[in-house]
Amino acid sequence: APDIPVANVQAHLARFQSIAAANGGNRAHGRPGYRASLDYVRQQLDAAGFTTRVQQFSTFGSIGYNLVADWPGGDPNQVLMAGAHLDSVSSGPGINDNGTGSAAVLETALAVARAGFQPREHLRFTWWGAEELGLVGSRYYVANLSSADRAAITGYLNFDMIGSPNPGYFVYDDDPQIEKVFKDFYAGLGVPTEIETEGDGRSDHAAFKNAGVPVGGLFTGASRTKSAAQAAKWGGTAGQPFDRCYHSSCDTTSNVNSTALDRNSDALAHAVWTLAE
Ligand code: DTR
Ligand code: CA
Ligand code: ZN
Ligand code: ZN
Ligand code: ZN
Repeated sequence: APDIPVANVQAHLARFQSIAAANGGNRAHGRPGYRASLDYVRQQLDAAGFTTRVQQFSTFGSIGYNLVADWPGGDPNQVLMAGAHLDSVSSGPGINDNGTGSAAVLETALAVARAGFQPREHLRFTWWGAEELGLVGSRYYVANLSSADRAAITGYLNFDMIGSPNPGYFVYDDDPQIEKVFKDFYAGLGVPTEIETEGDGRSDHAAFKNAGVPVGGLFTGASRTKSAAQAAKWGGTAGQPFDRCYHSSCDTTSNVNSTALDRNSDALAHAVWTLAE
């Protein structure tokens, strides 16, 4: 897999931040900053040769939008998906949560195009609306899949908060094959990982898992506190939250650890390249 330039990922974060600043300070469901974020991501993907579509839904009295991008080619009966929620909470720009996941998935998709990657499996990249209101967009997507389309999905990789300022390196403990791909990547870096234990109902992989799709993903931590043992192996600050700006107005571009963002972006690309063959 190619190395994902973290500078490119950070450029997307800067765009998300300026979009929030130009739209009332957030990128929340039902607010103009969300649709502006989606339009930015879609424009990048269209220019790179993806087939994109916007799936509309309604929730909490507003229209929500999922962005679905298909990379032409591959076996339509073997679809590998990678996704992230694109919405923030209304209190701020949502750069770690979840600009980081959204930007890393976008940059990986752009790396696929740059490489002219033609894997055996079909690649689909998604950005979900209204995750913060209860995983609404991803649940809507899964609920509206035909049984054939659902059966074609070989795996869904989820990325929600992957650049926390006081990061942990957590791997979802769901599908064993997917988990191993991530763990092997981190073993190659000499970085220890732990299993993610905040609970499967906490992000957009939940709907896929409930539908029987193999899932996996990465997470760098939210409001829980980093222990002394975790600080000893990962660095950072014991006794402090992994992300002290979780769901706060201070979740800006300065609320991101670039090493964690770089490692997780590279892990994402590694997983896509490995699992799609
Ligand atoms: N609920 C997510 C943040 C979150 C909390 N625990 C986990 C575990 C795995 C992924 C994400 C999360 C949010 O606020 O968007
Ligand atoms: Ca990199
Ligand atoms: Zn959140
Ligand atoms: Zn999130
Ligand atoms: Zn899990």
